[in-house]
Amino acid sequence: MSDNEKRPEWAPEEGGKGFACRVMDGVEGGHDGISSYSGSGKAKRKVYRRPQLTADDYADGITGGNRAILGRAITLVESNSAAHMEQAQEVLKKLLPKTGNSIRIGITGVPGVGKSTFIEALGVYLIEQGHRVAVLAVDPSSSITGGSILGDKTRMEALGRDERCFIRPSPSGGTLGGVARKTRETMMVCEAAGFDVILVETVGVGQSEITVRSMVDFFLLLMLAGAGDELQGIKKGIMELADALVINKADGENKLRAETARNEYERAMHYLQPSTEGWISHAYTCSAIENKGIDNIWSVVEKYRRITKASGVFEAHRQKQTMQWVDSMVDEHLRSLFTGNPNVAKVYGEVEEAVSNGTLPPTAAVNRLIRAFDER
Ligand SMILES: Nc1nc2c(ncn2[C@@H]2O[C@H](COP(=O)(O)OP(=O)(O)O)[C@@H](O)[C@H]2O)c(=O)[nH]1
Ligand SMILES: [Mg+2]
Repeated sequence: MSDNEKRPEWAPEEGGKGFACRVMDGVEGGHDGISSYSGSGKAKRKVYRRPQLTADDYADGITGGNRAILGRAITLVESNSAAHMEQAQEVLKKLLPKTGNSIRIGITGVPGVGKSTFIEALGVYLIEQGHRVAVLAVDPSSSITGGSILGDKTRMEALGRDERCFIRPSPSGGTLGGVARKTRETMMVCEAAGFDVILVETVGVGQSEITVRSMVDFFLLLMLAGAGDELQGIKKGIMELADALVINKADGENKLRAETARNEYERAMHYLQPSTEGWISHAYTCSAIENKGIDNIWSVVEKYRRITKASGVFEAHRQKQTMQWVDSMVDEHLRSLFTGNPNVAKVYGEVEEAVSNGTLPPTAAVNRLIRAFDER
């Protein structure tokens, strides 16, 4: 398969290999504006190139409700090529005044707990209430197939076809930091396009919860009744991040157990640090598959928004998140300068050996590496 076949059709010849186009697999439903691109790489058809868009074209298209341009803008944001990153920043700068008018909700829980089903139920409910909903995912483990969010296509399909909804799978590959940056910027693009509820699904394993917590206003932890806490991989730390804890699958024979679990968690939560200042997190039950309790959970989110907006916590929280994001990008940038520095590379092996041998203390090792980094 040639590189060309893997590139978006609008990619310029000189664009290099940096295009994040592998994510397009599985989203050929036409809602992302790249409908003609199969992504399988098997087709030998001629690549049709769309005319390039200027930053103004992007900004106008997005705010004007053009879904094809919205999809292309997100592909631009997800690109790793320097030229595209630069244009993406130009577009985001233009969009900035139109961003932020949404409630951002993170949804986590172990695989199988029902995150996608819950998002679909909530998404449909919100659309019926007159909202416009964007569904995004953060899944750094997702590879060429495009991640977990569209794992069950038939279920998400109804939602994905609706004009009032926009679904985007996780940008694939790369570091969690890279995936998070792309998702945050995609969130901004979606807000500028008029989506007022952003739902972000996380895989519920590893560090991704903490990352998603740092980009949303409200964090919801889905759980199951009956499964032990260890089994669910839920640490106290994750419970402390949650603004609501929801026991899903409260249906059929499981209903009573779900209610018992809710009471237990409700008690346990008394001993936890509150996730958000001025808000006490509670436990709830729902059945995503039977659409039960979804409206109640939305009313909790609304109440949260009301209280935190009135107290100023909502805005303060966002500002803090944005500056933390800036700082973490600075950290990443400095780190890559460090690891890419040839003087550091020259001494790194030696230093590593000396540290493992126990002949060089760690602090002295750091000094040596930093000295090498500072050399001109
Ligand atoms: N009984 C029941 N099953 C559910 C419910 N929500 C999800 N499921 C099922 O649980 C499985 C995993 O759901 P999914 O949404 O893919 O979970 P995810 O991995 O957390 O995104 C699927 O077979 C769903 O049909 C629910 O409320 N009740
Ligand atoms: Mg899922």
